[in-house]
Amino acid sequence: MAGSYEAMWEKLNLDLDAHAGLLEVLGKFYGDIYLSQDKRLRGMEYLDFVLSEIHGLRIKELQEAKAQGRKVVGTFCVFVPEELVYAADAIQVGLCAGAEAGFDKAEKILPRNTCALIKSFVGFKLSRLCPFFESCDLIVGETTCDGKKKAYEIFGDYAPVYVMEIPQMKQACDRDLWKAEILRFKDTIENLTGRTITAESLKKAIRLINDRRRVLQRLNRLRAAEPTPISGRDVLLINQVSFYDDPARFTQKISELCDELEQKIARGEGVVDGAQRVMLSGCPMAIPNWKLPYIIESSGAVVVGEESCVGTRNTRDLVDETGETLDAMLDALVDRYMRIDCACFTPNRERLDHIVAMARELKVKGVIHYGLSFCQPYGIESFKVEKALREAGIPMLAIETDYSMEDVEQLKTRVEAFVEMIR
Ligand code: BJ8
Repeated sequence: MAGSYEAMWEKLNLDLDAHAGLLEVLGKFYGDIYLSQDKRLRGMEYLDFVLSEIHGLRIKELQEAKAQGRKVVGTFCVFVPEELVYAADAIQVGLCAGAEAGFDKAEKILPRNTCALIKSFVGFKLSRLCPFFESCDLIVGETTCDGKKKAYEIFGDYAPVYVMEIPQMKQACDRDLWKAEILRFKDTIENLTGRTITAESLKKAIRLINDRRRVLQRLNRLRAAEPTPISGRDVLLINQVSFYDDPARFTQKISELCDELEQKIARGEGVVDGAQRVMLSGCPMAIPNWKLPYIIESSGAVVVGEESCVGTRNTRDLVDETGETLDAMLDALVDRYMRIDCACFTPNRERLDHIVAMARELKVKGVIHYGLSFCQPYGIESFKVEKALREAGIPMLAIETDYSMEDVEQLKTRVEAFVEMIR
C-alpha cells in the first residue's frame, strides 16, 4: 500500500518513518490474529481489504470528498449523533485508537495513570501517526468520563476540538440538557458545512445510520446460532470498521456477509467445534485492540456477543423513523441517544438488565468483563455487573488490562481457568 499513498501521507504531515513502522506491525499483528483463522467466511475478504487499506484508500476517499467541499468530523464516543453530520453532507469517522503507539509523547502532557484509550488518541495525534486525525475539519469530544473530559482541554491545543455536554443522569432535566446540546451541535455542524439541515436531509441520514445498525443487529442475531458460525474476533473487526467505512457501502457488504452466514447456519456449520460460548462486556475495543478476544478464542472459548460501544451498545437502539417534521426527528434523536447505557450514567440499572438479558439470549456459559486500567466508570460498575450475573446464575470473570502485550500470558492463564470452570 505504502508506495501509492506516500505523497498523500506527506501532505497530511504524517511522520512517514514512524507511520511505516506502525503499518508493518499492524500488518503482522493482523496476519497472526485474523488471517490465521480456519473456516473464515468469504465475506470477510472485504474486511481484510478495508483493513489493508485503512490508511490508504479510505483516506483517499476522504481527501477527494474534502476537495469537493465536504467536511470530515472525527469522534470518540457513540453519543455524537452521526445523523446530524450526514444530514449536512459531512462525513463522520471514529477516532478512538487501540494501540500503544505514541504513549511516550502522550505521557508528557497527561498523567501516566490515564486510561489507554485516551493516551492512545492523544499519542496518535502528537506522533503524527493517524491520517484520520489529519483529515478532520472538526473533532468532537464529550463530557463522559473525567479522563476524556479533561484530556480534551489539553487536546484542544493540537486540534480543532468541540465538546458536547453529556448528561450523567436520566431525569427530565437531563433530557432537556441533552436536547439543548443536540441543537447546539446541529448549529455547529451547519456552520462548519455551510449547509442547513432540513427535514428531508435528516430523514435520509436517519435511514442511512439506522440501516447500518439494522444490518449489525442481523449479524448479531445470526451469530447467536449454535454452533456459532463466525468468530468473535471477526465480528469485533466488523464493528470496528463500522466507525470508519462509508455507511451505505458497509451496510451492503455486511448484508452480503449475513446472507453467507445464513447458508452456513442452514448447513449446520460452526466456526469452532466444542468451544465454550462467552460474552464480552465493558469498555470499547478500538482498532487494533484485538488482544483479549484473541486470548479468549485461543483458550477453548468463542465470543458470541459484545456488550460494548464497539458492539451492541452502538447498535441496539434505532432512531424512530416515523417523524415527518424536523422537530419530531430531532426529538427522536434525543430519545434514542438518551437510551445509551454507558457506565458514565448514574444510576445505570438498564445496563445490568441488558447484560443479563443478552447473556441469556445468547446462551453463554459465562461473561468476561473487560475494563481498561484506570477506567473508573467501568471498573466500579463491574462489581454491580458481577452481582447481577451471579443472581442470574451466570459466572463472570473481571479482566483489567491495557494495550500492552506484557500481561498476555498471565491473562491467558486466567481465561483458561475460567473456561475450564464453565465447561
Ligand atoms: S458511550 S463507553 S464510547 S464514553 S475506557 S475513555 S470511559 S476511562 S470510552 Fe465510551 Fe462513549 Fe461511554 Fe461508549 Fe473513559 Fe473508561 Fe477510558 Fe472510556
